[in-house]
Amino acid sequence: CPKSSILLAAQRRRLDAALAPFLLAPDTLREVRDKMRAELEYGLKREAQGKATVKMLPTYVCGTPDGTEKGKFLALDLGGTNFRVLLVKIKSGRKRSVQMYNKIFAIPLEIMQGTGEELFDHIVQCIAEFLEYMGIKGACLPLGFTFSFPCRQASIDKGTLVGWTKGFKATDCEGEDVVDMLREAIRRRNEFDLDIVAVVNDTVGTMMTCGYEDPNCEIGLIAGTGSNVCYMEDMKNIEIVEGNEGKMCINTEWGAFGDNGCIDHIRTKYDREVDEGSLNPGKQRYEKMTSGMYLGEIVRQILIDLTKQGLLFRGHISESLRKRGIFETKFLSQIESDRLALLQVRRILQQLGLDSTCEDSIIVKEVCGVVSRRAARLCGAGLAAIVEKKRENRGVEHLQITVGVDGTLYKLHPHFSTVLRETVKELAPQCDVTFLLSEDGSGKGAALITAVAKRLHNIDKYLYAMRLSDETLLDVMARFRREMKNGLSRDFNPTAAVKMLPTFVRSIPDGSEKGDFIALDLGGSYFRILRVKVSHEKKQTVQMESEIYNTPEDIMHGSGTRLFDHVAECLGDFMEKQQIKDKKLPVGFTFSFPCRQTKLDEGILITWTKRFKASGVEGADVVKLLNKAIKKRGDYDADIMAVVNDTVGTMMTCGFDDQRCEVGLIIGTGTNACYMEEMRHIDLVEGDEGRMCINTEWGAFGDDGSLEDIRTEFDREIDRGSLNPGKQLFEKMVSGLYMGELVRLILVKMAKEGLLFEGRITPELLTKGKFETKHVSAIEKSKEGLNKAKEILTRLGVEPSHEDCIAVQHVCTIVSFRSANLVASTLGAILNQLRDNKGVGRLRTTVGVDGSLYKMHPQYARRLHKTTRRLVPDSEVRFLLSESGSGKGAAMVTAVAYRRTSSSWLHLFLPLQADQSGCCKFLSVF
Ligand code: 0WK
Ligand code: 0WK
Ligand code: BGC
Ligand code: BGC
Repeated sequence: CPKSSILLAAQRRRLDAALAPFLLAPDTLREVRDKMRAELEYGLKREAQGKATVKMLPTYVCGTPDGTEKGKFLALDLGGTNFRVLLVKIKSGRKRSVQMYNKIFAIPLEIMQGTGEELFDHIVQCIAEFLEYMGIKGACLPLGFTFSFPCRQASIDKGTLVGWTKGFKATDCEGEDVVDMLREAIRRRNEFDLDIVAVVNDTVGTMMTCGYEDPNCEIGLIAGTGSNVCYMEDMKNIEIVEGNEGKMCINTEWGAFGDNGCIDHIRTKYDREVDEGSLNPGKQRYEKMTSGMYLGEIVRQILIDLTKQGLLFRGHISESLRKRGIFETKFLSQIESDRLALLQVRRILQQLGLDSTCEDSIIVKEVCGVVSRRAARLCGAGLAAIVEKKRENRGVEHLQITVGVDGTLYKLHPHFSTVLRETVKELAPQCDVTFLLSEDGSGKGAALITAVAKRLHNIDKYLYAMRLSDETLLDVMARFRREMKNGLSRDFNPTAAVKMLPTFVRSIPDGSEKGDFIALDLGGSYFRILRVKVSHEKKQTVQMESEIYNTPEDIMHGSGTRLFDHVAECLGDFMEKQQIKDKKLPVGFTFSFPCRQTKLDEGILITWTKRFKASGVEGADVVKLLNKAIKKRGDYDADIMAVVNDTVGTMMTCGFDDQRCEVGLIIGTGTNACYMEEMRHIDLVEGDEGRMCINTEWGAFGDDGSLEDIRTEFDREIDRGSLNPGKQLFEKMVSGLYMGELVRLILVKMAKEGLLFEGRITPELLTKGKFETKHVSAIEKSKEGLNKAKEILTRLGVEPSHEDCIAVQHVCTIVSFRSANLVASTLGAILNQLRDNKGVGRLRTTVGVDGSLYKMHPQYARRLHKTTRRLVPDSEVRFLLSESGSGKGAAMVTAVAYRRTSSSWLHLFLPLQADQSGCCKFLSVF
């Protein structure tokens, strides 16, 4: 081409007019960046599920490689230009290394666009060839599946295809779990077996591959056939995944950005042409402006238009120019290469059957330039939104971060990567971004993820019996509902495991309570004595002062007399400090153990639970025992007006602030719940009007064997080693007194089987109670949890590896998750009972909650809330944490009992004594 070949002014003007829409001004790019940012934020929201265009899919990858990964893995890499099957060998420690062997297999178009079965059979065929070729057909290797399409995941080994993109359109796959489809195809072939442990997106695989080299890599970018990015997001920003601590990788699927029309103003008619001619019109609009699959097609559309305008190829549109897909993106990369002379451009056009002049080749080169430049600029604007978000997540002025990149467009196009980097710098000036090219593809990353997932997978398999499906939880819910009915019925109560004890509390506070009361709170972690003043100036206020007293083990395990003498002594000490020894204040006694009552101020202890085993108390009235102990002292007097269970106290305390509160829940040392039941359902108490609070004593659920199918060997071992074998079996699966010990027993067994601590077992690890529930809570704090695990396990002398710490954290999660799920199922039964009692379609209620496990465990409350809402979707439940303990509630109950006795004339008419059968003859007005 003679140097002198130039475009005429008119040609120039018309060409500029055609290409002008591709020249995006910085303001426009900033607008795109901000719109992308808005879509990212929206996609993370719970309410955006199913609506957002940028789907922000959780990947269940919660960390980048830390060098402890090791093992032999198979990896599949499907969705990019090539389908690869890889064998990846990872060594950890000082000589850490990754060896990879791979084979590339073609995916014919008819397979890409055939049936799902054909596609997955083809994949399995390729795996078989690879295993044959590598001579490892017999080895059931763990497999990591890079599947480069939008998948909604519920866990690392599940991925439901949201919709095909790029060149794929196989039928019966969208909405299906691609891991199941692969497992099915392997089963169909029945020639080898594989353990599919993880399915990951190629952006995630790329981030992990690069993260292995650079720990600062928290973003994965693909600029290839398709376009997409993932990044590590703070859990607290991911509304649809439980938990607020740590990070999880989010697959943005930004290819769909603009599918809601938000960037239509920068889409050109050529973009619309390409979209209409694509396999998925209207979808992946951003991808169709930025990725390798479409850039060539955009250029072809422009060339056709310019040719129609007579600006190119002498206005002749050749057959080949009409052919869709003929102008592949690789030609752009070649044509735009600076080293390529115009003559060579003409040769390329020739190969495409396009006879061109020098001017033509100049125009074609320019067209390619503006199309690829726009793609890189748009990609840069999107990435600027991501790095800016990371910077704000970290709350730093200046962010340093690495982006792992892969994809033929980024790798092969001469300018794309440079323009992309410059654009990010321009649009995110406070971010210093390093771009790390992935040399090994995402297969390596997939293997690293599989290594971590495999560890947890083994434990999941090992503790399979502790992972309860919703189906099982709904079954437990139905069983508990039956137990409730048995407990309420006169005929079945005597043999019922769940005693459903009437409490003679008939309603929650109504705001009229007032007075000066003492409340005793015995049975939880602490023995508390409170002074509660309820007054009525402008509005009802409650003032409380309290003291915590120790209850040494020898008192808890000694005689009942010593125990109540101790209680009376502490009360004396408290009244001393309060200078009220001369007063006879009404006392409300929160006694957190199963008591049969026939009236408010009487409580016959049925059986001790938790840490208590004082003799001579079971079967006795604890009010009498306390009165006796006080009398014996003779240095003060007290009027015990009411004995209440801590669940009742908690319901009353929360009822003081929320009139809708009709359930009291304790998840602490022990566990239990009470709720307001219709009198007509309570056979043991006379009368059908109104309601009475029932203390379910659900801790004993399963004592009749009704939970044997879900109890594990560890639960049985806990029970055998407890103070009350055969009793409180549900409590022993759920509550704080036992959770740490459950974990310890599991760790001992896993160590014995060489799954942990390289089989090391130390005397500390073998010591009962050495692993406490507060350790479980500390270890599940995801940020510092692993460090805590190391600290705690080191104290147990087992010299834990990092892997061990991850494994132990996972065991803690499984045990505490089971607890929250089981409580959700029994609570669900109570909520269904309340809903049916009220005969409403949708129940709106409040549950008052207390207890150290619920309060202190970092994830417990959220898990309980979430599972409860899933198991009883037609209930709107507010969980109200009791800030001030059950003492306040006990005072409320006492206030009403006191008001009733002080208005003695009523007493005359309504003696409240129960007959032998425990029934009260007269309606209690309370
Ligand atoms: C190589 C990765 C693969 C990814 C591909 C994307 O190993 O997972 O899908 O890059 O680039 P493309 O081949 O689509 O250009
Ligand atoms: C605080 C309440 C008390 C209850 C305790 C239960 O005031 O009545 O027994 O919560 O939680 P725990 O202390 O057993 O964890
Ligand atoms: C897919 C993404 C993938 C990207 C790059 C897109 O079409 O939706 O899942 O990451 O291509 O391969
Ligand atoms: C007791 C219940 C109590 C619960 C929570 C259980 O062991 O039996 O009465 O409500 O612990 O403290």
